[in-house]
Amino acid sequence: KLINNFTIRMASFSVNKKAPFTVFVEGNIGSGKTTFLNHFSQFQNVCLMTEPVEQWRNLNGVNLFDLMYKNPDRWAMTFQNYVTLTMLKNHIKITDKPVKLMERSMYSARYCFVEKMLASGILQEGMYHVLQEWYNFIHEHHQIQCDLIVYLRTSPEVVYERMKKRGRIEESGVSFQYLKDLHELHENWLIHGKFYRPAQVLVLDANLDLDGIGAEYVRSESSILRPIV
Ligand code: DGT
Repeated sequence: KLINNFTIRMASFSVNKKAPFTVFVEGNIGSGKTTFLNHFSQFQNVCLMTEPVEQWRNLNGVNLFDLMYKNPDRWAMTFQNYVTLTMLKNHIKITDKPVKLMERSMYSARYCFVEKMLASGILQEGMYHVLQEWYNFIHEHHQIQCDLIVYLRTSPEVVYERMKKRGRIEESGVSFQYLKDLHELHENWLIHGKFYRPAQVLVLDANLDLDGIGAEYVRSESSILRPIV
């Protein structure tokens, strides 16, 4: 009887607790994901989850983000492990708001960055397989909510210029070729469906400059704010 009561309580808990409409904002480095999230800060019912770059920059005083770029052979695996953990924490974070907007996801780490690192030999096959085991385990044991993916689509030329202009110190060694390869991986995943897509993809033209992009943002509002409006 005790077990029955418990089962009924758990069932009603999961029925009452509705997961928020969850949107992943994806796109190459410098595609404007942060600006896109900022646009939605005007809506009170939206929970904004920015990327955990600051945590990567300061793990008890250690800048893993910098180490990953400076000495990838030594630090890429550690960095990718930490990305997985910080992303998972964001994925499972509970909010009372009906909409949750996330900058990137575990999926772009897996299908874009980790694939790139394997192809360039930075991650050895054994390391790659350990990461895949983690992703598969997480996938099987956690409900990673995703209802829509917004793809801020850019050309590598445009984001290369933006990245140089932004001048993040850790990214000073990032080459045009790296952004081009990451672009192809995003395209393969989000446009050509080479990897698993957890939801439909809304493609926005993120090559536009700040003046022009406003209209693209507004175009996405009705899809993103679906549970509110
Ligand atoms: P935005 O607002 O579109 O300009 O976005 P960014 O460039 O601030 O954010 P993002 O996620 O494209 O990249 C931030 C930095 O973190 C960039 O140097 C790439 C790096 N990064 C993000 N996720 C991963 C990952 O899973 N693995 C590796 N190696 N680097 C990553």
